[in-house]
Amino acid sequence: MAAEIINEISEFLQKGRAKNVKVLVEEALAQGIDPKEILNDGLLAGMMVIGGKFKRNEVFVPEVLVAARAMTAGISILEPKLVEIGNEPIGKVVIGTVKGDLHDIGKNLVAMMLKGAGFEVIDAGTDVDADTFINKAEEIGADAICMSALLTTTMPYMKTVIDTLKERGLRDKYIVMIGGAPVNDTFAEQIGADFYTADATSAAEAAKAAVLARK
Ligand code: B1M
Repeated sequence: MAAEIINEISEFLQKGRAKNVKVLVEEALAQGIDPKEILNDGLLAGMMVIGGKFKRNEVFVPEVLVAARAMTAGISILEPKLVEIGNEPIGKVVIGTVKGDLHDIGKNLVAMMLKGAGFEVIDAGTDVDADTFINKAEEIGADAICMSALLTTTMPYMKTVIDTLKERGLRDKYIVMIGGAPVNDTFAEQIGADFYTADATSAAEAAKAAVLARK
């Protein structure tokens, strides 16, 4: 029964049917299915299928875009269930997808898990330049700057942000975290980021550990 509805969520997501995805996610929650299972085995699994087809030129940008909208619709229903914010924020972060990059699904998931871990999260959006990251961090007194990139052509911009922090004498003031499909530990080390994490859950755990270690 659970497997059936989760499979349907994945199928409708692949067809870009946002309304159906929304209704099915609501139904799955009403059936008591774990929100993480709905996210991982329904929404993310469907998006992986689309990603594979996109790579093999079996579907194109418009299909991916409607699937992404369906994913966002599903996530909007899941978010309150996945996020349980404590009274006192444990820290503040600025998050964004770097300049030139419009992918925001993964970044939004990381933001959601950070909120769930008790952070106040300022989402700078997509296509975020170095000054915007840094000025927002200065404005809110952030503990960490979190950057996402999904393109091999935009990941080098993470270094630009770190270099700008250095130029402004602010590098040591912030924990710098990076992530996104083309990024890895070696790259994080090369550009001088504090750390890389592979997924939204580990990003939130690592951010919490890093911020608490500084306090
Ligand atoms: Co784009 N796209 N796309 N795309 N797209 C990829 C990334 C690609 C791998 C597809 C492919 O060829 N197989 C490819 C990149 C190739 C490369 O650079 N190596 C690609 C391309 C080429 C492009 C365009 C250039 C296509 C074109 O126009 N010709 C174009 C670029 C536009 C731009 O940004 N300037 C483009 C456009 C688009 C859409 C707009 C159609 C759409 C984005 C919609 C949106 O985001 N609102 C889209 C999508 C959806 C994808 C795929 C299919 C799925 C990405 C996604 O959302 N995955 C993707 C193929 C793929 O990844 N299989 C692809 C689900 C998401 C939950 O995963 O973002 O990896 P992800 O996030 C994970 C982790 O990476 C991690 O946690 C998340 C959850 O666990 N994570 C972090 C992410 N950020 C983190 C930050 C952290 C820590 C962890 O700390 C701060």
